[in-house]
Amino acid sequence: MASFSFPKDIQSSLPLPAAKLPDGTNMFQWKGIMLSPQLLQAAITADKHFSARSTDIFVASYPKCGTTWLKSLIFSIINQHSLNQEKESPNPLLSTSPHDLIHNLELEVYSMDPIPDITGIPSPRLFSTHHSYGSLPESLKHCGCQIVYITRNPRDSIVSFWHFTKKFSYHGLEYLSFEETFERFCEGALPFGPFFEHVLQYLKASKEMPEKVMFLTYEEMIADTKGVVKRVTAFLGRPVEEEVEKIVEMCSFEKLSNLEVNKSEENTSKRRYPNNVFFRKGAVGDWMNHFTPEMIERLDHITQQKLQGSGFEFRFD
Ligand code: PAP
Repeated sequence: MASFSFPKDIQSSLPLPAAKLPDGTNMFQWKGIMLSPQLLQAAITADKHFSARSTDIFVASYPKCGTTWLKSLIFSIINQHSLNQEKESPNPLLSTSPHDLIHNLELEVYSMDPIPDITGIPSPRLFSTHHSYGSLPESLKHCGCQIVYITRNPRDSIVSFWHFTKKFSYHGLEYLSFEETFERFCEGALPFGPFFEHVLQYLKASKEMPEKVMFLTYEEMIADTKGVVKRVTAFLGRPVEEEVEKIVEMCSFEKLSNLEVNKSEENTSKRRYPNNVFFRKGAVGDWMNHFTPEMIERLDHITQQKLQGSGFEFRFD
């Protein structure tokens, strides 16, 4: 079991352990989501110290629902004018992992440096988070910044997560069989779970504050990338007709996954993951190669129960 000691100033605010990672490390339920000790420390610190700006833009997601793709798209949309001058300054996406262009608040910004100085970053600052809406740092909820949330059908999300865990070691998750990962997903016992509450919180926030929270699905992005990008540019107040096609092409799975930087097994940032773990199939429906009929039935039952009355349903193909 990896040992972790919380700094003294947050020891009094720790919740009780709610589950265990496969190596025996405690997981904590904090503001409704499951966090490892490192993530909990980062969450509490960000909650206390992160000062959001009204111009900040957040990419929010449950892990493995399309974060990398959405990061590249939003980075491109925000920097579209500078990307025009390709000859003088090549597009940063050609040589930089999307995760190094938009940093994750809890996995990077607040976990590497307990109280980072991020005041010098020019606006609009771009960040990402895997937190549910209810567990976001308080200042982020009240400052008028914008959040683009992406979700994905739970079957493909589990499959993608399971393959991801096979590529590096993280608290023993790499040893879990697909069936064990499925169980943990259903129980909400994976980091940032439970999945359905995550989805429902952002869905609700997007209905109540459509100018602040945008709700997208991986499946609609696959079906009509151009249409979704146009909606995102309108939401962010950065409409551009003629650039949309270029952005879609630059951020496509084919383009990004074939770049040397994204094929690299190196870890170019302070993250613990190599760059290439974020690209696998990039398609809808790989669950068909992993799920048994019993698993489909069980997850469908949970899905129906959880989404009942929400007006939202997932697409699986
Ligand atoms: P994260 O939440 O850990 O950052 P995330 O990017 O959400 O990961 O998930 C990776 C998934 O997005 C992979 O799906 P798969 O395992 O089913 O293949 C990955 O292939 C897919 N992906 C990454 N980039 C793109 C892209 N440009 N277009 C479509 N899918 C992509």
